Parts: sequence; C-alpha cells; structure tokens
Amino acid sequence: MEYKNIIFEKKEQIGWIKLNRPKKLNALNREVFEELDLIITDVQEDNNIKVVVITGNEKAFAAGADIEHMVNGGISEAFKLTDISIVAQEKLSDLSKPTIAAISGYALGGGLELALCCDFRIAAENARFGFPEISLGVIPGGGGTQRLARLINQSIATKMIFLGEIIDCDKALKIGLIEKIVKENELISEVKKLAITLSNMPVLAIRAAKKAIKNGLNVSLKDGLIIEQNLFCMLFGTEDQKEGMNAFIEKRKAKFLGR
Ligand code: CO8
Repeated sequence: MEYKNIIFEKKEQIGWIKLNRPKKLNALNREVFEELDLIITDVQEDNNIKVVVITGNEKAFAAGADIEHMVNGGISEAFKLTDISIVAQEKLSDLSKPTIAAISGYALGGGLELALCCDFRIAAENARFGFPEISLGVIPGGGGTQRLARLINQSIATKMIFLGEIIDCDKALKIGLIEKIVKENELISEVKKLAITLSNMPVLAIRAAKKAIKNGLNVSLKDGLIIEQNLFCMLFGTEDQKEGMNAFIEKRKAKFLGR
C-alpha cells in the first residue's frame, strides 16, 4: 500500500517506516498519525516482520507537530490531533516486536515523542533533541511530559521541558535518552545490524520480555514481579524454551522457530 507522508518497506524481516515530509522537516499532522496507525496495525499482524525501524532523513527525524496545521486550531482541533497521535503512539509503544528509532538531525516536540515510544533510540552525530513547545505557549502533548520523565532523571526532564532546551547527541547519551551515537553515514547500517541481531532472538521470549518491562512500569514492584513470573512460566509451554535449553546442554547454537 502507498502512503502520502510515509515510505513503508518490508525487507529481511525488518519493517522500515520512513517519515517523508522533507520540505517541512517531517512535521507531523493528523494524516501522518493516521498512516502510522495503519502501518503499525499491519506490522503487528505480519509474522514475517520481526523488528520495526522508524526513521526520517539526514536533516530531521521529525521537527515536531506541524505548527501551520495547529496555529489557528481551537480546543476541539487540539483534542482531535492528540487523540489520533495517542492512539498511534500507544500502538507503537505496545507493539509486541522490538522497535528502533534511527535519528538523524532534529527530533523535536512530537518527533521526540514518537522516538520515545520506541524500545531503542540510535542517533547520528548531527542529532538534536528537545521539547520547544514552551516557546510556542504550550507543553508537549503527545506523551512527552510522561515518557521523558519516566525514561530519564525527572529534574533533567523538567528542565528540558520548562526551558525548551535543545540538546546534542553527547548530552542525550549522557542523560540516557539515547543508547548509541553513530556516524551520520553509518546510521542505517548500524541500526540494521541491531535489527538483524534482534530478529534472530526467540520472538515469544522477546514479546514476553517487552510485556513484562512495559506493564511492570505501571504497577507496584509486587504486581510487576507477578507479571514477570506469569510470563516466565508461560514460556515453558513453548518449543523455543525446550530448544534453547537443550541447545545449551548439547553445546550447540539454538535454532528458534518462534513456537
Ligand atoms: N511545523 C511546521 N513546519 C515546520 C516545522 C514544524 N514543526 N519545523 C520546520 N518546519 C518547516 C519550516 O517552516 C520551513 O518551511 P519553509 O521552507 O516553507 O519556510 C522548513 O520546515 C524548514 O525549516 P527551517 O527553515 O526553519 O529550518 P532550519 O534549519 O532553519 O531550522 C528548526 C530547523 C530549528 C527545527 C526549525 O525549523 C524549528 O524551530 N522548527 C519548529 C520546531 C518546534 O517548535 N517543534 C515543536 C512543535 S509543537 C509539537 O511538536 C507539539 C506536539 C503536540 C502533540 C501532537 C502530536 C504530535
């Protein structure tokens, strides 16, 4: 299927989602989120896709929500935009497969919020991150205040949001916002390496680990431990568990089938 604002390709068990509004630094509007929602639904159901990568172009991952689209809107338009962005981003965040944001250039506002929905953020040396919403008279509205403060130190997140601070990749790495910095021309190949490694992992165990981590963050430690225990024990009903443990005992490499 062809999309207007996104290029979507499936290659070697990886789903590549490339934001494609280059003239506007990939600014995000309702249409982008509607397309993203369709793509993520497709990816979730496609057993041939093991890992998802979201990326932009050299200059921008995405420079935020489309300000032109928002400038004259009222409360009801703001609710419509945030409603669809929340639906698509929650779907991305809950995807049962690993997700990687491959970031070059600007990841600002809604763009950074999108990256925060991924499991990993790998950035090129020219990447810049921030929530400039405060300088527009608003606050992050696509999960930024919630996801950033959960991922990194709360007072650093608060400072970034209060001051609309734009940070470079070294600072982003230092505060734990990204996992790795790579050379600009090596971004896609480095991300592909990680995606291939992830795609060779036992998919059911990956799905269980993701569920345990994500759901566990929203509950008490006690309830989180129960979530983890249930998922751990459920994996003993899979062929992959037998294969993984037998392969260890037989001193050979495991061949996981995702069953
Ligand atoms: N919206 C609309 N157009 C944009 C945006 C944007 N967010 N960012 C850049 N553009 C456009 C510019 O207007 C320009 O268009 P034109 O060529 O027609 O004048 C083109 O992209 C290129 O941009 P610049 O010429 O400004 O490029 P520079 O390299 O000089 O500057 C910057 C790059 C610093 C990134 C600058 O463009 C900028 O500050 N952009 C706005 C960043 C911003 O404020 N982002 C936050 C937006 S608000 C938000 O994200 C709220 C999220 C709410 C949740 C809703 C769901 C996501």
